[in-house]
Amino acid sequence: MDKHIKTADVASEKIVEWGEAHKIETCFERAEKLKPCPIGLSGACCKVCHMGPCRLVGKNAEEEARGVCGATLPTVAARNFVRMIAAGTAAHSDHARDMAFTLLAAATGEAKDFKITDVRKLYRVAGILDIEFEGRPVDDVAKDVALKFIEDFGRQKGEITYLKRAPKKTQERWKKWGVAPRGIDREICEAMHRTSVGVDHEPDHLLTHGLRTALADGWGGCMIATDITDILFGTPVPVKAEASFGIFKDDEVNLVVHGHEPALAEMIVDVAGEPEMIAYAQSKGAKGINLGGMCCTANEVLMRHGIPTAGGFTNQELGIMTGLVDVMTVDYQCIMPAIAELSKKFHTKVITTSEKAKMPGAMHIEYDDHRAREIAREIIKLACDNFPNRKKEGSHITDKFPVIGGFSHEYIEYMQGGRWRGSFRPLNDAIMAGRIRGVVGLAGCDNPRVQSTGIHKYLATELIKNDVLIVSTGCGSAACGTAGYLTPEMALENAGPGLREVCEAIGIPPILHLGACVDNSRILTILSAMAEEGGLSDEIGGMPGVGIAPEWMSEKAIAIGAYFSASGVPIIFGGESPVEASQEVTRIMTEVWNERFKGPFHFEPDPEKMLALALEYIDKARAALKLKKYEPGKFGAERVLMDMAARREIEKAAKPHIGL
Ligand code: NFS
Repeated sequence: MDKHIKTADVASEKIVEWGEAHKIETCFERAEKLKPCPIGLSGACCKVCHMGPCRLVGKNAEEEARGVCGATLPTVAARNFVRMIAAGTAAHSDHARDMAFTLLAAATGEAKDFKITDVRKLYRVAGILDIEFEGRPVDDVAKDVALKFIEDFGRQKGEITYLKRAPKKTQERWKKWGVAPRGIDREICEAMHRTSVGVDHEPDHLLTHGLRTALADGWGGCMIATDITDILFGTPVPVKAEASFGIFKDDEVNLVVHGHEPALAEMIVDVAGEPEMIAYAQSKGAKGINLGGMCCTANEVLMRHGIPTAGGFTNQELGIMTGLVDVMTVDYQCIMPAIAELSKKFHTKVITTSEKAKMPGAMHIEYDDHRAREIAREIIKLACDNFPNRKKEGSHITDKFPVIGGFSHEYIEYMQGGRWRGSFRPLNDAIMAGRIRGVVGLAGCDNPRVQSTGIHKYLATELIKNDVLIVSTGCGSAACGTAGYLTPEMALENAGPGLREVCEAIGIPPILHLGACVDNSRILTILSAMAEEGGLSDEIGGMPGVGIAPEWMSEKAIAIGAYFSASGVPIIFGGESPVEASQEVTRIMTEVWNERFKGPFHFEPDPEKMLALALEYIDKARAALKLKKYEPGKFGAERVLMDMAARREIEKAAKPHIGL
């Protein structure tokens, strides 16, 4: 990878260069100018009180350095890390809370513009939550489901409800190590308490609470957000879409939905097709209304409606710099405040829509569940009104790539046997036989500190070449999509022979786009279903699977990594380690978490080493499960040390799967 090239995406690089020539600064130049503070970067800066900030550096810092209060480097690094988990969990979970209240308002008729789209999913969720659904009005069931979810946020004792969706053995580990979360808000609150000055100082004890909080994110906030979004707007099935800046149209109103909360974006999708709205656009000289997405709101509407995406995190400024965006709505999370100022150099109107998030320089139209359709129409009209203000300046129409998205857990099950016989058996069999070497979750942000999207692309191509099936989410999916990797052809051209055979037989791409970042919860349910299916590991830990966030930047990514670790998945993050300063904290996260949960958490900046480490974990897991050693090009081999009788025993012991 050429370090001088700022992004590995050709279209993005073109716009960055145009920006440089026109003295328009982006995150790429700012990342070059503003080097990270090495003390904060490695976790050695403590600023939890006003005696500091204390910088714990110097020779033998681990043994000798103390803050004014006496806090050691391991305490400080662990505290900083736990605070990142708490912030990430708060972000996902507050989004989930908003969705729960939207579901409640839809069920009670207060949010009259929303209805339950996927009744089947509602019933399945009600079943898991022990809510009676047969013979009851749909809205009554939805109300009970919403209220039950809302309880999970404020629960003071007991456990969050969805923990029971994990394999029994995984649950037992959580009990044994005391990490089963109580209420989501309670764990976040306690994380902030414990990490404030003078409370919890023992690194392992602190980090254990970090995992407890993270589990409240994965099996709470993220899973609740995914399920409610499916209930309200439909469980995704494969859908064709497009990606990159070429999705913008010269002769139509371009409206971009950016952020994470899907409710308003869904309403905009709904309203944009109204003849009245189209006529309004035409009255302003446009041929129609063209919707596009950015970041995770893009993933939400791509998965359910095939709305095209302009890309991930680092593409948001560049989208405006195309000069083709008439309105960009932003709700919350991963919104660069820079876009408000930048938009003034073009004709674009940036509109903040959440009551929680405003930006100096942006317009604010506050979203309200009770007036969703009206607000969506207002925003679309504004975009139409702005269309005639478009200048030629900055206009970049680039290529676009086809994308197949929409791989929900339910669809992956369905595609392996149909509606009545759907299961994870074929996938487990393919892994056992060695056609598929293992599974990698490729997720997380793209980042201007590295050659943006480049590490995603490198790992995606190398992993599938090595017969590793990839499930992707968030900006990982956007990076793959804007490179043209999310198509079945990718398997034909680039996948190893075993993986290619499986992809061809089922008709899927080798990289399955599972949705937004909160939809990493779909990976948890897939892994649980694979464990229940039998033949591989009987818990999430020990599966030939790894999670990688090669270009992470958000605290949300840290929360996700930590909940996968605690659930039993080895995790590899790119970039410098935020706990680098403490060997003790690094040891706990890699060695101790591996012993307790089978989920070590690594930071590894070198992409080649990331790949090697991921394959090493997969091969070790295969060996421990006594599956045949993976050999490139040789698939379909029998397993060693385990005959058919032994395999039948495992299958008999496997419980009927409890997922959806
Ligand atoms: Ni995830 Fe989605 Fe992207 Fe990273 Fe931000 S948009 S929630 S945090 S940058 S993947």
